[in-house]
Amino acid sequence: MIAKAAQSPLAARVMGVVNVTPDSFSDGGRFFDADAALAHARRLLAEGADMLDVGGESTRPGAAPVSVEDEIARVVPLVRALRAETAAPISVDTMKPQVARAAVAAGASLWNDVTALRHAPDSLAVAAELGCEVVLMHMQGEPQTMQAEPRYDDVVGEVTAFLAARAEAALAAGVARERIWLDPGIGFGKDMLSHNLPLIAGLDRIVALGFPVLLGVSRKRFIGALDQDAAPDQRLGGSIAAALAGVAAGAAAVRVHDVRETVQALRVWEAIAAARPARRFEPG
Ligand code: HH2
Repeated sequence: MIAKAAQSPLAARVMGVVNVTPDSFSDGGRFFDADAALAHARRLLAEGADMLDVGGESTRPGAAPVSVEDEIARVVPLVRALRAETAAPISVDTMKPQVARAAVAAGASLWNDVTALRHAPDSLAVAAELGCEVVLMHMQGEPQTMQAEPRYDDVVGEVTAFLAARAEAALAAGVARERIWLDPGIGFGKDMLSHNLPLIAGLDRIVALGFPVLLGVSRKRFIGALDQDAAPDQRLGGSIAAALAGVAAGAAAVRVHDVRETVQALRVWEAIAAARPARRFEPG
């Protein structure tokens, strides 16, 4: 009998996306219903997600704004239901401190904020008070308009400097160093190819800041731009290629819609890396 390879934990963690929204670019409306969202979250966990990211407001340009009350009504019951049945970390994808507070009270342990705690004047203080982990993501501009002519002189340098400054601001507000994650914000105020690709290729510069880095490339538009305008649900191959490139550059976690396929790709990629012979020393 051929022994089954041990399912060792992966070096990079996989965050599964659960959008409880009617209008997300990637899976718009499919899991808006509470039961469908819970079933989807369970499936992602069964497929090997290490953690889940629950979002109740789409960040795509043109998405309808959601009130605090509606966003809480979308995410909190799901967070509570998941907390009751899994030990996996649950993240809440929100820019609103009131929503983060309600989600943490319901069992979330990570606040994923695409504004890097800049949306509300009390965001930094609330993050420190909640004591949860935080993802500080780079975005140029506002979600509604961010894709109208984004500009950088040195995209990797500017995003790295921004993230370093936001990490400093979080530390100064009282967020513990070990609770801070950074994210370059692929697709958020970035030209599809001239900004997103150098950021993935140069991710090691952000990793060098010394915080774990989360990378979200799954189904994003730059993949369609490289492949005949492929629709979001036709971007799996590109999503996996970009996730592996990010992990190779040091990403600690990838935020993905297609968990099973990403876990499989990472498993194979890591197993091959582990089998690589150590390089021979060649005196120059
Ligand atoms: N991307 C999206 C949403 N949240 N958070 C982080 N930290 N990094 C990302 O790259 C990121 C994010 C966009 O993806 P999705 O949730 O599928 O779409 P929408 O915002 O339309 O719901």
